Amino acid sequence: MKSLEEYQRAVEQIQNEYGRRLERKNRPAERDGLFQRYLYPVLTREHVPPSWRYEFDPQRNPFLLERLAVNSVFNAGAIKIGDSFLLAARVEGTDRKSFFAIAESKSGIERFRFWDRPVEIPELDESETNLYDLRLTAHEDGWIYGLFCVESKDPAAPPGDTSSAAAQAGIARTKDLKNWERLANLKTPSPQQRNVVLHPEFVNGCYGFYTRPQDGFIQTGSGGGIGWGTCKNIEEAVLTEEIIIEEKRYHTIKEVKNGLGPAPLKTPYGWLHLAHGVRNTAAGLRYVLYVFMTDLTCPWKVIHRPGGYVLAPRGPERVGDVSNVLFSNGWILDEDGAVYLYYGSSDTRLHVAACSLEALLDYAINTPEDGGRTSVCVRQRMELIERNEQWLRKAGLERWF
Ligand code: M1P
Repeated sequence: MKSLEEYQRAVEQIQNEYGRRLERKNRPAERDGLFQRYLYPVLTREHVPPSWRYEFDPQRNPFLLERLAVNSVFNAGAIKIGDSFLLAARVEGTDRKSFFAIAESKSGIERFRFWDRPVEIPELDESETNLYDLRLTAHEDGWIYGLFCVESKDPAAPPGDTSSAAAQAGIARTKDLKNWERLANLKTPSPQQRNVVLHPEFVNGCYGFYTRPQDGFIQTGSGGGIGWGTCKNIEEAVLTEEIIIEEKRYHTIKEVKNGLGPAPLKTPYGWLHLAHGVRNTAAGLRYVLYVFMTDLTCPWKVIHRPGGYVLAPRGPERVGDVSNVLFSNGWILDEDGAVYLYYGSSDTRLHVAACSLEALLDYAINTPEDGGRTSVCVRQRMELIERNEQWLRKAGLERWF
């Protein structure tokens, strides 16, 4: 048993370690593609305030244990308000329940600090077991919407089956990210939904939703890909029709399933979308991030579909609770044209990667589509090599080929 003095010193040590974690400066990692990664994750379980985990009272907690420990912090919605970069992170307790908490930084790449208390989303009923993966949309109607997955025990599960679950899309709105008004869950023709995102503008006077219909909790089955539907009333949102706009496809990075990430960014050349694609491997599912673009007035029409992924798990990102996963539901386009992409790795921690909108658009518009089969892909590469030979010869740099 510690003396009161020892106890207070141990508390102080916990507070100092936490303070050091918050103050840590981030550094660019070695660059190996379009995005600039950073050395340290922007949020981890060590960023969660000690008061949310320990009980600081020697009478009630003589061994100074974490009474409500945290397992992981990942998949965050993102928004910039004034000069603050704000993340609505998924915080998962060791009891497996996730909740949302807002973390703030002035730079977007380091020193994220959680607000004093986590977010309380009003509950619709007690069947709602787990809420996660919040997408933030600053809508032109003046509200900030949060769309998230609501997971419940599958009501159709046979007796004894204590793991089958059902997913629905929850909707809440706020003006300040502190007080949230819960609206009815989205209703669609599909039995389950995950990865639902609200489009930021009205489309023909309606709210537009990107969906991800699925037959089961894990398998999308006949779901087919990323869907689209509209409705007039967001307070009781019902999509009577849902069309697939971005299909999953055999032998691609999205052959098993895909899903939209954050709300799309509006650019002069169309809506820029970030999504995740999932493929099967002998080592299990592999989640990577990819982009595509849709038409400005008809956001359900895909106009650019660069082949392959833009970001895939690398190094330590590859290992965690659900290994080989990158997942993103938040990005921020800053006034200076920088895009900050926040991504969870292996369902464990949250990172940032940055690039300019200009370069990202060039990537989205000019990267060739997936050729679909080896012979077409080889032809694409031959054409690239031939163009390069011509250019290098003209520039007098033949030695490089
Ligand atoms: O575990 C990987 C991801 O799995 C789900 O995404 P999807 O529905 O596309 O398979 C989500 O639970 C997500 O949070 C998680 O990162």
